[in-house]
Amino acid sequence: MRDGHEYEVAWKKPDLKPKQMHYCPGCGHGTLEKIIQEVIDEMGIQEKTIGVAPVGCSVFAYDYMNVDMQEAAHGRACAVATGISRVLPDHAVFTIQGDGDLAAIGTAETIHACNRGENIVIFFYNNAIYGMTGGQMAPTTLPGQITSSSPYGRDVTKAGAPIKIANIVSLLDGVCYVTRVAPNNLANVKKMKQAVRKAFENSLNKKGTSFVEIVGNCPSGWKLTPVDSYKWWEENMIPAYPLGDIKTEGGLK
Ligand SMILES: Cc1ncc(C[n+]2csc(CCOP(=O)(O)OP(=O)(O)O)c2C)c(N)n1
Ligand code: SF4
Repeated sequence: MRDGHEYEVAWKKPDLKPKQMHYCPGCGHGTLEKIIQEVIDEMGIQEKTIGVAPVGCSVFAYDYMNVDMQEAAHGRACAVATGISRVLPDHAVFTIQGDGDLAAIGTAETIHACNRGENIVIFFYNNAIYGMTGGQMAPTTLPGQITSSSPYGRDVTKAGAPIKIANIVSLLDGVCYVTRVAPNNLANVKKMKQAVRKAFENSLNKKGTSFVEIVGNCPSGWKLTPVDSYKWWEENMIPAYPLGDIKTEGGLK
């Protein structure tokens, strides 16, 4: 019972690189990457999968995931994924992006890639905050939520209401699949895994853009312990961003 080796008897670990992850204790980013890698392993698509890492806490995804990866400038992951997917159309191309990356500086790239129906998978980690840079307000920050740049709470009369980007992209014809998942408990991690698999299957079947929103947490940016962050996640984040499928059929014909 040392070093986690006991788990290998019952459960084959995903083929992540042998590196210690930098994510803060309790953060859902690591769970997401483990699950993506598990699905890639199970589908046997390691050689035909290419990821695009963003600017944000998942910037080092290429250090953990055992697939080819390309780094993109802040907000440009969908544009970079577009180029890769068009040059290598038989590959499954995915991005991992936080809300600051995808729904602030990268909004235009995201909307237009989805509208063009690029054959890519977008994993959108929404923790309602800029995690990496110290917990500033993001477009997805909840009304009244205190952040390092909104110390009195988000005032929607000045900052607008949270942008529900998954609902917006679901209206675009090029998008074939939009769903919200959360790795906050075992049952939901299983649902997240099903969504990750469906998104990769869509990509291999050239159905268009799949958009998987991961309603996540950020214990450090929220200034909560990992345990308290789970409570806040369940009581505030998930009601604001309800889990489940938003669109299951679509794509340009
Ligand atoms: C053009 C540009 N502007 C700003 C930054 C600084 N920056 C790096 S990460 C980040 C926020 C990332 O937040 P998010 O995308 O929500 O990801 P998280 O860290 O929460 O996963 C910012 C503003 C940058 N690297 N490049
Ligand atoms: S800062 Fe937040 S999002 Fe980034 S690794 Fe830490 S807990 Fe996760």
